[in-house]
Amino acid sequence: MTPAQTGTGRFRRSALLGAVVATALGGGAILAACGTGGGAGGQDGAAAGPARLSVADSYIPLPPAGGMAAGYLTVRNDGGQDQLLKVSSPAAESVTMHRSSASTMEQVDSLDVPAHGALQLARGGNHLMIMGWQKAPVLGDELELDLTFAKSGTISVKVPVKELTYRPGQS
Ligand SMILES: [Cu+2]
Repeated sequence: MTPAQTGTGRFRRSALLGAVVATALGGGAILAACGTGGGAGGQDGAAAGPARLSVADSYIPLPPAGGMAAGYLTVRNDGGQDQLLKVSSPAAESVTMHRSSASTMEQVDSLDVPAHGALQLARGGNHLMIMGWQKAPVLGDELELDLTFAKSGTISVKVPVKELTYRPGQS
């Protein structure tokens, strides 16, 4: 498969996921959707099986003058639980994971990817912070992020730089 075809597939998946993300954000509960559902209790086998991850809805709002940027994406998991341990980029010196609460944020060493659920990095919640750009990002850039997971290894994604007002699911 050519790189162009891969890109098309990724965007199609992003479009499909838009509705799911919008629903989750609308409810205000970022991570609760799949982790504690009443029907899923006791499925230890499913939780312990191999993770099956895919990344969607990734974007970086255009940072001012090449300054610090946020990064947002959704890691879907159709298998057992995993953990995001590290994010890096050849385009930047530093990518850190942050957890947000009402008025503060803190850097964390890992973020859980629940079994048969999703890790969402989204506005107002957990997010990436990216700084030390090799070259100031501009609209339309696609910047590589390398996501390293405890069980699934490293997944590299090309993340588009979007307008500050962008929300996933918009066309
Ligand atoms: Cu932050």
